[in-house]
Amino acid sequence: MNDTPKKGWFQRLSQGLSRSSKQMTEQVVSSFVKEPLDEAALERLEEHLIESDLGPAAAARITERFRALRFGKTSDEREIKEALAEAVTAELAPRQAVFDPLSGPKPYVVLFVGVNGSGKTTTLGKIAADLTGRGARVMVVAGDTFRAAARDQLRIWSERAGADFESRRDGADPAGLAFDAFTRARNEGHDVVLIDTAGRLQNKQALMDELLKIVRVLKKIDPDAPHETLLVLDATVGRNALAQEQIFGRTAYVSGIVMTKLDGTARGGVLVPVAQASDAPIKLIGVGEGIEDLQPFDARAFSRLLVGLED
Ligand SMILES: Nc1nc2c(ncn2[C@@H]2O[C@H](COP(=O)(O)OP(=O)(O)OP(=O)(O)O)[C@@H](O)[C@H]2O)c(=O)[nH]1
Ligand SMILES: [Mg+2]
Repeated sequence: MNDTPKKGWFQRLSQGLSRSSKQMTEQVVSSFVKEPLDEAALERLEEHLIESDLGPAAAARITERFRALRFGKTSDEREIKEALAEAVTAELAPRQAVFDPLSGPKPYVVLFVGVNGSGKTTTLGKIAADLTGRGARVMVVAGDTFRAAARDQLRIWSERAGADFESRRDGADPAGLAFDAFTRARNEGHDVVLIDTAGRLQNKQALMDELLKIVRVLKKIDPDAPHETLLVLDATVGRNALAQEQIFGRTAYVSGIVMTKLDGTARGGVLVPVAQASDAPIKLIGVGEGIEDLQPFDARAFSRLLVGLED
């Protein structure tokens, strides 16, 4: 979203990550304070990091880096947190990128993919509101044509944002809808087209086939479309998010990851292995249900808050 975050974003981020950082602080940091850092402590650190869902590979690298920074030293809580934050930031900084739909071609087409309940519709709604708030002309497309409730949920977000809304009756072909909506947006001069999709069909293959069909028809209009395919992942499912990344990332041309519900879990550390497993960078994170709770991913701020540093 906007890369000059609105006032209070840090507080919201901090609050959103509080359960995860509490887990890290209580489990990880407190066990090292006031004793010289030795091998046994480093082993414990690595275990704690794995328990916090950071994954074995990142846990090993963070532990190594932490060793290089603090081995043999007696540290206070602040020094431990600073060293950990530095190590986590080193893991995440290369995996951060900006979502900026207003600086690309027009209309800029964004496709939202992910399993049911991951937060696609909510994320789309938050983005629509942010973009219209910045003066953009936005079209919202209800590509989940299988459930009336899904359409109504999106319509409400769309109306609230002051965006145009395109939908079809139950069971209509989402690819046909996407094609017509993109055509209309081109003719009418929209800046951004946001396309929601279903999270669940009869089976995984049917879902992937449908997503690929949407991509194919969009490319008939513009070979570069969709200009962004955001994979929305729910942090509360922990390491299952990794499995979802594997499935969607392999088939759906994902260009950016949105990790939602970081406020609802103590396992926000899972963002680390997801960021590293994915070819696509992390672009946005969700730390609550409100419009302001979708934020650009800032690796440094995230890492510092994750280990319990408040500034
Ligand atoms: N706490 C919290 N809740 C969130 C966040 N993002 C989404 N949610 C909630 O998660 C639930 C599911 O979100 P949806 O946006 O409907 O998910 P979806 O991916 O569109 O789901 P389907 O349409 O069923 O595929 C809703 O109750 C949202 O309010 C977040 O960052 N934090
Ligand atoms: Mg939805």
